[in-house]
Amino acid sequence: MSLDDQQHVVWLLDYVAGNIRSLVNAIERTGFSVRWIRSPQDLQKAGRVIFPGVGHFQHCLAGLEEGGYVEPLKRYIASGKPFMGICVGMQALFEGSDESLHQSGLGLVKGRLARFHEKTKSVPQIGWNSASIVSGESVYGLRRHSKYYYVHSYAAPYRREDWPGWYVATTTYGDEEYIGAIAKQNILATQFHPEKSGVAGLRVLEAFLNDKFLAAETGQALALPTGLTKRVIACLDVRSNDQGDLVVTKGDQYDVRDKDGVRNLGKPVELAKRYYAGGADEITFLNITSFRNNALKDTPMLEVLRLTSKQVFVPLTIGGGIRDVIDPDGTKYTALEVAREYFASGADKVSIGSDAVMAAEEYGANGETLTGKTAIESIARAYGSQAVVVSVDPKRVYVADPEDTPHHTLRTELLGPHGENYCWYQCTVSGGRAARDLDVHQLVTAVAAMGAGEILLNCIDRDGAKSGFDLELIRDVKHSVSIPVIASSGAGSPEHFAQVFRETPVDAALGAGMFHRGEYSVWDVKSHLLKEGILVRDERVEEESI
Ligand code: 1PR
Repeated sequence: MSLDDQQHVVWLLDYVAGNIRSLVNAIERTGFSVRWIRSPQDLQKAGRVIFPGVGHFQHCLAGLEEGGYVEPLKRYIASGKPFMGICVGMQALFEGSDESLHQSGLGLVKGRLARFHEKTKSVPQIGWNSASIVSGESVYGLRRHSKYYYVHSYAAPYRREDWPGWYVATTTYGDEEYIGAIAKQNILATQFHPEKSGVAGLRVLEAFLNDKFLAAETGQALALPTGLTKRVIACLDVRSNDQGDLVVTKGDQYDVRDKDGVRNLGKPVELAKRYYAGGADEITFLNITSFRNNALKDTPMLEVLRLTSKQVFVPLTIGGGIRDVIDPDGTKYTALEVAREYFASGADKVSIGSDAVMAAEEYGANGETLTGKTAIESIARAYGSQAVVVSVDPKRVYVADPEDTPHHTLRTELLGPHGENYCWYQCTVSGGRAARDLDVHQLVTAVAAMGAGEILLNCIDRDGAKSGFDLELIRDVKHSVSIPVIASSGAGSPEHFAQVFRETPVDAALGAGMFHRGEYSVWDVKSHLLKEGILVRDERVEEESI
């Protein structure tokens, strides 16, 4: 390869076959192409390297050691050629991590990673937060008023005296200040994911790829509050309509048909692009007819993901059909293999519905013992907990007295049809078609124990009702688990988002129908939240840079 070619090539060190389709797409968007480091010798050929660590610290470092990469990688970095570490790829540069006490890191940066304190906040941290260079410069395109997408449970606590000669960008989560990015000459390492951080992240990536080390911060340096934002998510329920076209649809209490057949509210990729441009913090696709058997490789959602992830640079979640499957030709795939197809096509997280209910039932029946074999456990092991969302489809069941049911009840202000003031939430499967003898509290505590990273909390009673989120359900689930929870079902106006963030500690809120029907845009919601003093990512402060 000639030097000219090398100038637009970046080499990726991805020996664990992680879910880095998004990173490849973001790099290609900047006009660079990707080559893969397949052996330690490839590091000698490489002129620019990105190391996107995935999963567990120990898994990442042990993989480097077993592959014989440690010394060649250190030599590569010492040679002064450009190197970027992302997420665990940044953590690997430190001396060690409390995630794995016996595993050393590369030791190029002083200090070790510690787990976030769980008592006062959700762990992992999932969402948009800052990365402000302590000395004030804009290094590698990092800007003080920008927000970047983070997903992690371990962080490098910031200590002013520890990194002479480095530019350090810090951020805060609750009362903990930690390193969001660190840079020095040829090295840039970010705890956040630039490839999933919209325009702000693409700017950082582009600056690294083009050696724009120090640049004056352009635009107004706004003094915006630091800290994790609340996320606004757009959800697209996708299925084939009666003509066989893949459409975004939306039901009322999960019924997506009206007199003309399946409601058609638009094309999945087009709507996803519109919501991204409008400031959505994440996009979720749910394949709502996943219970029908399709050949895995022909699943149309794979193509939807491929196309979307080339143009949408915020996290993409895909749900529906993440379970062990048998193709019509008899080929069997494990849930992990199914998930792998989705990750390879551009998903950042998978969402598991029915299979999680079955797994939780088994967990309960076996005296709350983990088998290590569930879809949640196997996908979390391979891709990290943050990549596994559990989607919950509950229905409210009223009781006059908590003694009337063995299930976890709560006192409700919204009385039942016979004046009942207690209720429990019954889990369902197959898109609400079958109710199970399991309550939401049992489900969410079980899946959290299995390693799920986040709960997508729907509510069939509220779905499509436009009457606001079920605050009682949301509060109860937030008290039951320490992982992040996304409120879903019932959003009908921007004020419903403000209400759920004001009145519950929920981490994110999702809307579907109100966006698809064009009643409100994502920006309508965000501007209302900003007016109400609720911290959200404000995409307007970014101008398109590439
Ligand atoms: O069980 O793992 O195959 O997953 C199937 C997935 O499909 C589940 O996540 C399940 O929630 C979803 N699903 C199945 N059937 C339907 C349906 O509507 N008939 N959609 C369905 C669930 C609910 C929300 C909706 C919110 C917000 N959709 O995602 O977007 O309620 O709506 P709103 O803001 O308009 O009120 P598996």
